[in-house]
Amino acid sequence: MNLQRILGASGASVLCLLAACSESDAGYTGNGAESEGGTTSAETGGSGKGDTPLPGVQEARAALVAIGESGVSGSVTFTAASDGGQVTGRITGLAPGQHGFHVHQYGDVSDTQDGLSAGGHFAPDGNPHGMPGDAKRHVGDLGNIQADAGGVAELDFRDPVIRLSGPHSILGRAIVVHAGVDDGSQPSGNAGGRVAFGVIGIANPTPAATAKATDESAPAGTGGGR
Ligand SMILES: [Cu+2]
Ligand SMILES: [Zn+2]
Repeated sequence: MNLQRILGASGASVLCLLAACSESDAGYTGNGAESEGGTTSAETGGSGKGDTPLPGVQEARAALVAIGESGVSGSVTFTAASDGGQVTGRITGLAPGQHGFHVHQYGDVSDTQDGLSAGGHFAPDGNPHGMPGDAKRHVGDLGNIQADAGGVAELDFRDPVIRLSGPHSILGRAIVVHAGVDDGSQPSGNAGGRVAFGVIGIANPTPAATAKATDESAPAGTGGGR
């Protein structure tokens, strides 16, 4: 009785803590950007809360497939860092010049004609569209990539907003390359059509070695959407 009166309205959550509720993943409750701070270091620190579903995702990768007849392909790797995500990769088959480059909401690459299955920009914070250096922007707003005269873009930059865990996690979303330049305008940078995209998945740290170990008898045709 006494205890209940002292705890008042917050009693439920305190009792939950005392009972070591396994659903303590509710780090999402309210404080957006802060809550993922410790998660990236979980692997090194073993930070006392061992229940996170994907504690140690340090690297994610997207294999890009062409949209329509663009002929664009490539691979993009995202590496977790305490101050954001490092983006590296190589994309070929582009028109020379700049191309809008965004994380879109859905890791759904089934629409290989127009790329619309990926949805709009990944924007969990409700901010307007922006450029990478802007204080307020979509999480997915990675700006533009630069293709050389041979149509090749080599990527190596740090983005301060994207993460591989927490509310800003881009895992399971899609990276999208556009035909035109993201000019920063609303609502999504006016970057034109979509020329390539790929699902951002958990990277295999030793791709060559495990390729041999995978089940080669997997049924054919598992890749097709329809
Ligand atoms: Cu886009
Ligand atoms: Zn945007």
